[in-house]
Amino acid sequence: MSISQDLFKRASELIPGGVNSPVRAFRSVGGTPFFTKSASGSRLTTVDGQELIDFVCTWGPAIHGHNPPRIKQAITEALEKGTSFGTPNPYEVAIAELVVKMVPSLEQVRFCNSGTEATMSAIRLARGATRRSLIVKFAGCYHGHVDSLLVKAGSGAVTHGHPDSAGIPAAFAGETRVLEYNDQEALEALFATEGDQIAGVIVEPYPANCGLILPKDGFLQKLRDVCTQYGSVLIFDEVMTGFRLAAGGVQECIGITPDLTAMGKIIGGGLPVGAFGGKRELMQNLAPVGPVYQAGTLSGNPLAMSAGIAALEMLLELNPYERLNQMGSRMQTALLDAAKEKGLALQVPQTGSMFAFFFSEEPVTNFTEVMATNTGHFSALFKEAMNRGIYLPPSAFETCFISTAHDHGDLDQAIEGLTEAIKAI
Ligand code: HOZ
Repeated sequence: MSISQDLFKRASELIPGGVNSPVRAFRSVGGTPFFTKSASGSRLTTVDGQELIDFVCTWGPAIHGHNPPRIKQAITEALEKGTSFGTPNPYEVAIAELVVKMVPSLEQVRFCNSGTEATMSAIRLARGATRRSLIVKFAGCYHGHVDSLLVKAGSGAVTHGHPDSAGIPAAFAGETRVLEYNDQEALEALFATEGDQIAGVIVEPYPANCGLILPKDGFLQKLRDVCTQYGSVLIFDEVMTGFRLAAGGVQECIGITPDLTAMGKIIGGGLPVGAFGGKRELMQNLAPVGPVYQAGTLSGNPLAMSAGIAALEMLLELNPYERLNQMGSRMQTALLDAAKEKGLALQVPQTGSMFAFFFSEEPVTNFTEVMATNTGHFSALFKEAMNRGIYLPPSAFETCFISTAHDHGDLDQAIEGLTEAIKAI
């Protein structure tokens, strides 16, 4: 038995499914998960000594790769001063200034501890500010494990066959309307009948928790327009795309301004941080100035804030987006070539440093089409890739990430391995 297998056996006795976040359990791809001993740059080293080129990047946060010296130094310096104060601290002001400068739609921002807290608080704020209750979401989008958003949800929820989670009272789910992403007609029809009761629409502008789906021309603008017309709050969930596709996320790439933005992952530089922000007028509804309550003992934690500051400053200094996009595009071309040679129907949606695999004849534009893809082929690819030292997300419903620590040597090696893996499935 390997060390990972032994640890997983012990973990499974004590932790449900052996993991603290379901998608890590490898259930949909088969086998047992490896345990990581250490990580550096583009690579993970398992407790059994296998080195893996990592395209999961801690599910998004590690845009600078693992354990980058500057972030490590920032945390070490903060650590000298204390781990938690429960009072305001100077790091909170510095990171708020950075985030407001980077994300176009933000005038004010509130920090919390995870992406889930960010989306949960954003929809509460939308409801409190509009005094309406309905929230619209899109099938396959995942906004963390928030009660009213675990309806037709992506990520681990769909991976393990429960896109509509148990434990959500019907009355909560009844306040959520679910539409197919990219369906403008359904969007207009819903607003025509219930628009005056819709508090907000939450969307991953590029859904990345069910593979990766890109918007059809005009879809996100239509979303902006109907929200403006009906006085509903448009919430972009940029937990995955924020700071990754541009300093200002998708909203900078496409020039559309949401009313609220939920952030997470990269903003914490590898420590647990979430944030949400938007127009001052809307944000002033939050306690202690307004009636919408939101709080957190560890919110604004000095270690987490200092890691986030270092991560964001590095992005501003490096401006790595063009280079990351070139690497993503190189990966896409190579994977499509390999599939063509094998005669395998494969789509590789890609934008910037994000890409995904859909085993499908046609491009995938919504969740129904995602569910029709060949996930068995993905599981086979995952295993073949692991055998060649390449770590892809252990689910057909997640997205791959490239970091600034990946170089063309890593890509050469990964392309060679993935080409062989595609031929072997
Ligand atoms: N929600 C994350 C993927 N979209 C998974 C987090 C994890 O398992 O660590």
